[in-house]
Amino acid sequence: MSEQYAGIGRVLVIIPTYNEADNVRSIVGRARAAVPEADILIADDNSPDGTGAIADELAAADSHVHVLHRAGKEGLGAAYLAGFAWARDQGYDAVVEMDADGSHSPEELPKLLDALGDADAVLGSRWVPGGTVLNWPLSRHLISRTGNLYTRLALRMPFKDATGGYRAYRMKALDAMDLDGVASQGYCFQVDLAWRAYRQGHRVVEVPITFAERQRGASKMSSAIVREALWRVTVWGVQARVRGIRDRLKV
Ligand SMILES: Nc1nc2c(ncn2[C@@H]2O[C@H](COP(=O)(O)OP(=O)(O)OP(=O)(O)O)[C@@H](O)[C@H]2O)c(=O)[nH]1
Ligand SMILES: [Mg+2]
Repeated sequence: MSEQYAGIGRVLVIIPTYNEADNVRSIVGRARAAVPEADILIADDNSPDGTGAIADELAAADSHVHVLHRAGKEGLGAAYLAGFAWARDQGYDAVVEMDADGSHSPEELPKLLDALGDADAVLGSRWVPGGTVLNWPLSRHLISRTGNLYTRLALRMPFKDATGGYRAYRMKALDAMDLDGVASQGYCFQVDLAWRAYRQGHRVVEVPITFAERQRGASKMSSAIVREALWRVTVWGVQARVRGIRDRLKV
């Protein structure tokens, strides 16, 4: 059972997993050490490599660790939405999104939570001063930088890293964001939530993080994920401009 995190309340760190058997033990251990007050929820999509069974072992050994077993692979967004619903049911005050593959360093959890003390949402950011990416090929740098530039221009949203997935949200902020309407799956899920938070007028801050390429296991990144982000962001951008024109004409 989690304890109160100063200024925030009960915190749940949600770690979605699909075939992360080589990573899940170490990431949970590091997270527990970094924020002992928080609870951990592993949201596993019935990974064929047995990640779910390892997660069960971790939960049996530590009352701060929980597992959400899902029937099959439905994408990162669906796993997070299920995790948020679980957190709401259990009365948590804040949730953190963190990858299982070590790209997000659990040792930076206190930094994210400290920032949440004065915010509704905190985006771990690779592209603000102090943020870094380690061991990425040039192609990944280009995809991320171009994707974020396009997102900023299309949505006129100030964030430098709207696609990153290392984040903290207050539950109250998520509750105000109409998550039932979220259909995005891959990276686009992160843009979708940032866009909803921004439009709601939530206090959103970016804090620099060091992002490291995964060392073990296979990436689930695909061209379909990039395509989904591109068309959804374009549609949202056009919708926002149409809304703006309509609002001006009414005046
Ligand atoms: N539950 C669940 N977790 C997923 C799914 N797809 C990815 N994940 C997890 O989400 C996190 C991020 O996925 P990655 O494969 O690292 O994808 P990525 O970070 O976008 O790509 P890389 O930067 O290449 O690692 C990891 O913890 C994955 O195990 C899914 O369909 N279901
Ligand atoms: Mg990754």
